[in-house]
Amino acid sequence: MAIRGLIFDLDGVLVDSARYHFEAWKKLAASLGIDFTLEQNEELKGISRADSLKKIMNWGGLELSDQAFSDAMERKNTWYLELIQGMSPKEALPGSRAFIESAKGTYGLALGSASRNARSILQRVELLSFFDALVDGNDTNRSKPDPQVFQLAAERLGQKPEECVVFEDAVAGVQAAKAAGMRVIGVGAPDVLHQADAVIDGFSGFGPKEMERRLMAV
Ligand code: B16
Ligand code: MG
Repeated sequence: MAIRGLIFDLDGVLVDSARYHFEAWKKLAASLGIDFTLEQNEELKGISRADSLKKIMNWGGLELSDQAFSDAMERKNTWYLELIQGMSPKEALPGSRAFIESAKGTYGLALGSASRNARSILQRVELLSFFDALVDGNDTNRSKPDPQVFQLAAERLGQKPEECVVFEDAVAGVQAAKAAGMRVIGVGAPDVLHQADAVIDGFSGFGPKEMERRLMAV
């Protein structure tokens, strides 16, 4: 089946916002008397803000009232927004802009991110104008590995799931793309993203031709 649509996750694929999420969650967790490791942080990648907080509370054996829960989410997001304030086009991950530029026009381009801050991040790194469709955490109510975010992205591109390729750095995101019936290119380590159809370590030196070649037999 021909590839007509490309759907990009944001954090870890187009920009490195994970380190800002980590810093803000660490600060929030510390304020709740909880500590967690970089390894545990891997589990927070790709999942929504509310699900991330639930995981952290679980690690610390903590329960919060509804009000305290939403206050905590807001505090984390305020710190996160402060951290991303100074983000510039330099923070687009290497090769991502060149890949998007060379894919523009041949494929429909969509964003499929869990982040509710996706639009402002894309604006800051000057990638927003390339996208034909944007689906983020404001449009969805189910976290990856649920396929909702990618299904909606394909719908907004006007394309069938089997015509779409997803780029994802998180295990939950790879599973979501597969559950949507799409092909998926993992961005990261092959042993972690082994459910993907192909894995790249980033977009440097990677172009649409190479993408077509890697997915030819899938
Ligand atoms: P926000 P992605 C995800 O982005 C992050 O990987 C995840 O760590 C974060 O909790 C989630 O966005 C929600 O972000 O708090 O900004 O709404 O990888 O789906 O682009
Ligand atoms: Mg991601």
